[in-house]
Amino acid sequence: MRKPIIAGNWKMYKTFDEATQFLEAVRDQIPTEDKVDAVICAPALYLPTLVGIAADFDLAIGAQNMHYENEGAFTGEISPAQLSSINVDYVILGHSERREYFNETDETVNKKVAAALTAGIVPIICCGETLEERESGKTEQKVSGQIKAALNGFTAEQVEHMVIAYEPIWAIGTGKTATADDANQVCGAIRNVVEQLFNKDCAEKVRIQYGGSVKPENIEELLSKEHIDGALVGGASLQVDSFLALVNKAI
Ligand code: G2H
Repeated sequence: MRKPIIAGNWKMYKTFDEATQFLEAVRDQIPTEDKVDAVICAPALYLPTLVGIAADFDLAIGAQNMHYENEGAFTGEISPAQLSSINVDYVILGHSERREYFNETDETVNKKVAAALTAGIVPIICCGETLEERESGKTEQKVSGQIKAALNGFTAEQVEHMVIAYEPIWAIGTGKTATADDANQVCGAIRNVVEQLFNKDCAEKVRIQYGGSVKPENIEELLSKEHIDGALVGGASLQVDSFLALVNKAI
């Protein structure tokens, strides 16, 4: 019932030429969006060009972060209104790297989710536990707290269109993937939180991705699980062949 969504998170990789060549290379091979939503979240300075290239095929373009104010004296920041003005479709919010290195908090994530909705941009809201939290049995407590904070103040009708990405921090870029069953269990717990906060219909509609060392070899098992509706993919989204394999295996 939920359409799969595969989002590449390019992080701080690729030159301008590499980025545009990637889009030209996938142009004729991306499946239509009635089967799967394919997204590339690129470095901000390439976004206008990539939105232009992707305008005539079914690849959506996303940002990796934004400020929550639409304008102001915030040197170096990019606003929701600015992203909206160049037709960016998605924005990753609260990625663990932003939380760890750039002081992103549950409070700023919540403000950014609100700003994304106002700007008409779909938020991909990230959550996940550290290895220490997992080993001390606090995974669901941590993730539930992050999701409750991020979704505070919204309606079921708003939340059902959002995307949530569960990314265990210990699995990011390490080659270690959570087992599909473990990932499904946490994604199911997130869906329960959404049901408690809003309602069953909303919980059944909201899409939950898994992220953390997803690659063509493990995506099918992950997506076969009840509560995993897609993937947020770093390393394996950087090569044309593996990104296309991920998108095609999601159908
Ligand atoms: C997690 C993920 C992308 P990778 O950060 O969001 O990266 O797939 O390289 O683990």
